[in-house]
Amino acid sequence: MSISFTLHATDGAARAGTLHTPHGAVPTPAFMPVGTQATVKGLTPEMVRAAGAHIILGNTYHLALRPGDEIVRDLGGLHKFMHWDGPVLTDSGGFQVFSLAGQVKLTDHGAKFKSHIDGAPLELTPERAVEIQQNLGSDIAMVLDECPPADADPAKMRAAVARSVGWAERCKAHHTRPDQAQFAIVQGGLDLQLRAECARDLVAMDFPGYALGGFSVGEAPEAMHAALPACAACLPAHKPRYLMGVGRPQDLLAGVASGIDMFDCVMPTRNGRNALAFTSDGPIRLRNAKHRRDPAPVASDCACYCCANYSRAYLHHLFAADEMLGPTLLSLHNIAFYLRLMADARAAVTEGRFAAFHAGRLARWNAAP
Ligand code: PRF
Ligand code: ZN
Repeated sequence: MSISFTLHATDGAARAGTLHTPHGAVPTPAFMPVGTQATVKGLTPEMVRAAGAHIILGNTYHLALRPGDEIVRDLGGLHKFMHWDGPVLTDSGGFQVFSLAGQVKLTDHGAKFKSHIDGAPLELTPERAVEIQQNLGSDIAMVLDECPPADADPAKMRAAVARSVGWAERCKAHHTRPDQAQFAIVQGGLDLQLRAECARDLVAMDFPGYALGGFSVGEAPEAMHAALPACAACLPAHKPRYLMGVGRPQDLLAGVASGIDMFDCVMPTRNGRNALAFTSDGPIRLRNAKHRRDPAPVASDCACYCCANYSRAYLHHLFAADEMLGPTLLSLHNIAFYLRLMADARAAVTEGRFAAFHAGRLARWNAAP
């Protein structure tokens, strides 16, 4: 077994655990900074590590197109290629094909699309998604799935679940790499019955971990929050649970409260590049002129390199002058904020005070101007 998962404490549905991988241990709940193109944009791996990250995410679709998964394999694998020696999880590519490739032709065989880089015709099948991720050498690989938008009609949603279950089976059959774990992905939108059936079929296949896909795809955040507890409860208690591509800080806490162990999202890095900082008292827009003479750090309760050394006035200046250090420092702060949020949630679960912690954080965000 390439990974193992230990639960240390539960508090309501919330869990604190450790995910052991071939490249090290990950305390959970865990946030995974996104390194789509074999880089967490704007940050060196040392910075990502110093911000508190234990595991990062990479993308099959992007890396297969460029530089090519065989090149990464021949250069010693993704860890060596990008100089990150910690755990890596790779997404399978289906979701990214839909968001980037424009026109996609889906059949049970796979997804036919054109490269968003040079327009070349390509096909991503379950088998190819497994092969790419085996070439990349990630610690955790995801099965290929179909993720319809939240407002897809019920027949389309049911068909996507059936296709995703079939693809999961093919991915499992094709997977051979003993130092890589493969996680399945539950789809089904906001239909809890469909979600339960999808989970039942995937759990019967006995994967080492399970993800909830198909959330944050256009539905109201409250609808996702309401669906999460039942969806998480359909998954085995002794295996890690991963909520894909979610979300805002309040969405992560809703996930933890529901029994989710792992998260990834581009929000901290993407928003950081756009001068938006997350804090315990709500977001701050560093381009706003009110920060021009502000000597305070981005967040007074943050111990990150950005907050320890720089003022809001300096960050405002960097963004006004379009200097590349601005996106770097705010990406670093935002990742540190997300990782600290998960570490604080973990401590709260361990000490049996998660509900109070959760309510306290929501009260502060809701009081934000
Ligand atoms: N499936 C896969 N990756 C994903 C998603 C999904 O449903 C989402 C949805 N939030 C983000 N990333 N494979
Ligand atoms: Zn900070």
